[in-house]
Amino acid sequence: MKNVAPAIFPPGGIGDARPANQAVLDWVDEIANLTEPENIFWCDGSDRESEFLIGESLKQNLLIRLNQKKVPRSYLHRSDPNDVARVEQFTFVCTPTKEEAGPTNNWSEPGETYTKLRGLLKGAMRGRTLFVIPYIMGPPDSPLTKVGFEITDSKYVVLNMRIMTRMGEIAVKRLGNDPNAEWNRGVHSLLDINPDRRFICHFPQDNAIISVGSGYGGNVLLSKKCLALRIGSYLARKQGWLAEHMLILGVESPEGKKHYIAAAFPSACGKTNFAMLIPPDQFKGWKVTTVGDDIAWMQVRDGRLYAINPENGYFGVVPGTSYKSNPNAMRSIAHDTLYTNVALTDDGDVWWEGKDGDPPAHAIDWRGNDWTPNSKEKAAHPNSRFTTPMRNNPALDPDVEKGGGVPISAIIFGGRRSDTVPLVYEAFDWAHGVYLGATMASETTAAATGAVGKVRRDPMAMLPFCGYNIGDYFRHWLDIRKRLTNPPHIFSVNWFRKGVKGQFLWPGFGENMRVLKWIIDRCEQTGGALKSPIGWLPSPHDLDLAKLDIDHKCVAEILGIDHEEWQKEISGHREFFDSLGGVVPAELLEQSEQLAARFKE
Ligand code: GTP
Ligand code: SPV
Ligand code: MN
Repeated sequence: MKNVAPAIFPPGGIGDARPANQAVLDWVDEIANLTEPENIFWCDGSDRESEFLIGESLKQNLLIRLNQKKVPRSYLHRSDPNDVARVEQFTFVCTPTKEEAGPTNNWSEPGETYTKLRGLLKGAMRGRTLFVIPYIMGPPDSPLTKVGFEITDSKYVVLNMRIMTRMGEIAVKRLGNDPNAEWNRGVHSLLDINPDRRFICHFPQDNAIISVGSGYGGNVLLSKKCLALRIGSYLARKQGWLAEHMLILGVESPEGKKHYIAAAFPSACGKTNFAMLIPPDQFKGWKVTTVGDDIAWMQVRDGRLYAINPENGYFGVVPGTSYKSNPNAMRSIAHDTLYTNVALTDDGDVWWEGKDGDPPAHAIDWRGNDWTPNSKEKAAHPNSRFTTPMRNNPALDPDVEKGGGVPISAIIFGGRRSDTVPLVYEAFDWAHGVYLGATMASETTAAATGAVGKVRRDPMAMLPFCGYNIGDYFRHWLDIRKRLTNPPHIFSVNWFRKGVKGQFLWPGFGENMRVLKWIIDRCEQTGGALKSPIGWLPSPHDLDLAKLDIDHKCVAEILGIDHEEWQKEISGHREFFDSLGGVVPAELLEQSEQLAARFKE
């Protein structure tokens, strides 16, 4: 096996990130012997390396260079049309026993699964290059930060990981020479992008991941859903912290008082948009800043919950992004961005449904076909994505690199519900808040393959991401309370409630500031609320709705509780808990009884 060290790289460039740690070297040898690549390429994450890989990718048509005047240093990638989203049905948690994976995960026996995957990986990289990516998740000086190594045969993965993680030397240094140090082993191979040979497998007890047969985002950027959430949640329980599918935002009042909020919404349900919110004119002097848009790692310190964003970039939903809905995202993706599965205009720009301005008269759609506004097909795939460094975000929070994290004042759970769930309400206490999270439901989206728009229970937005038994996960959430003297308040939100004509009742996006303001008022004990059977509910005058163009009837409707709908909802909670087969902690079953009883008071 020869190491790739093209002559274009002078000393100090490529190859510097080859670690001395014997455990890593042995593992790379083992995978190389199995996959038989032509070359091994140790990634250092440098600009020079990235330019080289982009050049190679352009030659191989893996990337298309965009109009560099319109979107400087940005490129378009089209994934295989059969490979455009996460595949939950082919995602496995391979704990030694089925019970450890629990009722919500696909489980397969680790020994057999390793054997099957090794069979698929045998000779899989013949004639190809094996890339080794060293990376860390978390700010360099955080006690929560984790080291990972990903082996991949995809340049697209390397280029994305360089944006999404802190990559190269920094990881090698952090790992050090201890052969027993904790680090994640991730192996990815494209194979032949065949959906029948596509498996995303996690071995939490070995801190290992093997992903084959896909080249798409959440299936292959192993730092993200695989390490930061599935393996992360498993480690978090063992080590006493929380790994959550949550955005983290800062909100500062005109007087300079600042709160941090973490919010869990399922995939494609508004995390990136909420994390980058720009307050409407009405809220002059208020500032919202982004710590993270997808994942929060939280630890208890001095009786409070502190959060870090383990990522270094955003892998965000493109369609619907515009200067009207999310100006900070538009500015973030105006340069140095990788686009996946959007449309290409005739002048080399990118386009998608919901972008500002008129659609182009002609474009090439995400599949590479001609497209016009009369086409039946969408120009951009509904789950098309941008990958952009978080430093592009004009609203990046100044404390994003703070190793200790930011103190969390409130936790929000939210789903996409066209009925039943009001715009916002507050839990009575922590255990009730955990119940809100545990019973939340949402309509499915294009972020995962399968039906779209189907309501399903998605506890804490972690259904596809909790790497162990969901009952133990609920227990862990309840137990965290014992170590908190200053627990965050917990809320439920729903931006997606619809009226009888099927229209959204709430304008959403920047106007969500009005809800955020009430949440902060509640944390500061100044916000008014009515006690309702489901929790503390704002009445219309508790929300600042000044200068908002909204019908009073809509406000009443969106804050309302329909008793018939809630009887169905409570049955839904019970059915869900029953379906988990006895793993749900007694406290949460009691919460369910108490909720039903409050409706009878
Ligand atoms: P993942 O990256 O998949 O985890 O998604 P996410 O939770 O970050 O969702 P994102 O912010 O990208 O939003 C997904 C979709 O929801 C986009 O099409 C948005 O336009 C839409 N959306 C976001 N916020 C709102 C809102 O407040 N109201 C309405 N009606 N739609 C919204
Ligand atoms: C999600 O689906 O929640 C995402 C996109 O954030 S992916 O990284 O593909 O999982
Ligand atoms: Mn996500």
